[in-house]
Amino acid sequence: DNPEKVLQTMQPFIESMMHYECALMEIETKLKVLNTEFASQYNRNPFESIRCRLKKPLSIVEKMKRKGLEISIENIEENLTDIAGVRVICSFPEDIYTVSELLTKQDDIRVVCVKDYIRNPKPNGYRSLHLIVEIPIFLSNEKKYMKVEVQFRTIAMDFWASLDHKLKYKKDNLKHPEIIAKELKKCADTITAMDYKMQEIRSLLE
Ligand code: 0O2
Repeated sequence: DNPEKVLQTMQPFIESMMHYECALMEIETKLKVLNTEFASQYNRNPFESIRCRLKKPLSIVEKMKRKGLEISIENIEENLTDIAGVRVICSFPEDIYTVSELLTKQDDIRVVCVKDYIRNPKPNGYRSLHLIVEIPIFLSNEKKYMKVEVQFRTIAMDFWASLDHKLKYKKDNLKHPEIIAKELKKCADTITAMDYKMQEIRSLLE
């Protein structure tokens, strides 16, 4: 338990987290560039806000255990795709596809996986477009591809997901979680209808 030795064994993990942080910066900049260009060319913003987050070390360890994987940097980088997460909140559903296509067609980005929970919502009503991409970061002596999960949602989908997230955590302490889940599913349907109605109105205004 020599503190220096402990730090030394933690060093590769700290370094890997730093690489994920750099990857987040790269993605965030790419998205902000698109937003700035859109704002100047078309006088509108394709997205409302971006939120970036790094998964907490404890959640990383818990997820590795859940997956039954041995904990090593190589295993973590290979198997966990959501250590670096970016949430892009758009006003309208069609902007989600515009921005995600503009991002994924950039020639330094590799698309690993696409899960379209907008065209194929989850049974509980969850809707979002999830991309797993790899983006290169340029370090002093290497070019390294890092995985980033990018979730695209409308403001309404995000509003819904944050309440649904609470339900996930509080489920065990609720008397009738199934009633709440049913109500939430109804809200998801209302929100979907509203998202597309608002989009229709926007196209009439343009
Ligand atoms: P948190 O707390 O947001 O980080 P994976 O679990 O990532 O290996 P999975 O489940 O196939 O594989 O990934 P998926 O379906 O792409 O979902 C990953 C993330 O999407 C979740 O991360 C949530 O952020 C979000 N998500 C997916 N389904 C739901 C849902 O039904 N409701 C809400 N509110 N969010 C959802 P985490 O790690 O589960 O949670």
